[in-house]
Amino acid sequence: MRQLVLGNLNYSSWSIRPLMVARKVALPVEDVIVPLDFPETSARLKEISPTAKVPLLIWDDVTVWESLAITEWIAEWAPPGSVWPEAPAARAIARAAASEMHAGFSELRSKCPMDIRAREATPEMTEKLAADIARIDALWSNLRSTFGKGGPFLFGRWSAADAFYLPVVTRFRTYGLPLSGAAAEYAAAVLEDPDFLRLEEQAKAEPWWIRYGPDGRSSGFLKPEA
Ligand SMILES: N[C@@H](CCC(=O)N[C@@H](CS)C(=O)NCC(=O)O)C(=O)O
Repeated sequence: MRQLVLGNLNYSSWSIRPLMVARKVALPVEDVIVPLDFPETSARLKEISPTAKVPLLIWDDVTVWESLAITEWIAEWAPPGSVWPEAPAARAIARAAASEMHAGFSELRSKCPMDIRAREATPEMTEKLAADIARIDALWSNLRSTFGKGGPFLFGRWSAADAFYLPVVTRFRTYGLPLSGAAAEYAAAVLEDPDFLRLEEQAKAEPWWIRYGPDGRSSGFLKPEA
């Protein structure tokens, strides 16, 4: 069995990262979506995942959890240079940038949950949110000017660093957050990538929706037909 188990693509930021990586290298794997925040979601995930979370890669007798570990697994499967940049220095920095995303930007993540198809009001610009935005803007601008000569992505050609920042790019659009010159150009290029456009179409077509209660907890629901 070779499956990439994912949450619904519109909301599951951790899922779409390794999904983009898998698609960029044409990994022969079946996408299986477990819609998030429905009453049965946790029980379904507990049956297959040691953390009861997605994404999860099931590849024959190996089950890999955590988006970054799945990305590394795909990088070992794929030809060198197709997931991470080929040059060692660029590769190290790309991994650092992806790890920084994996471990950080908590204010942006909590105040601006990923919702690809939505357009929301810009949240109150707290000091912490502004700091996350400033760091992302500086990081993207620096990577573009240092490594970006060969294409529109952070390291020129597409790499897993772009997959890790894809949900961040969509958050900037959904919540109308500010970006300066080179960072704004980078975000625009990501939103034009045909692989993202395909993913966006899939996200838009999903029948599952999520609403947040006053306590911040979320619940999934099926939107009635219009
Ligand atoms: N650190 C994990 C985070 C995974 C995670 O939080 N996934 C969320 C969806 S984006 C999840 O599975 N939630 C399941 C639940 O809350 O029931 C990773 O990088 O893969």
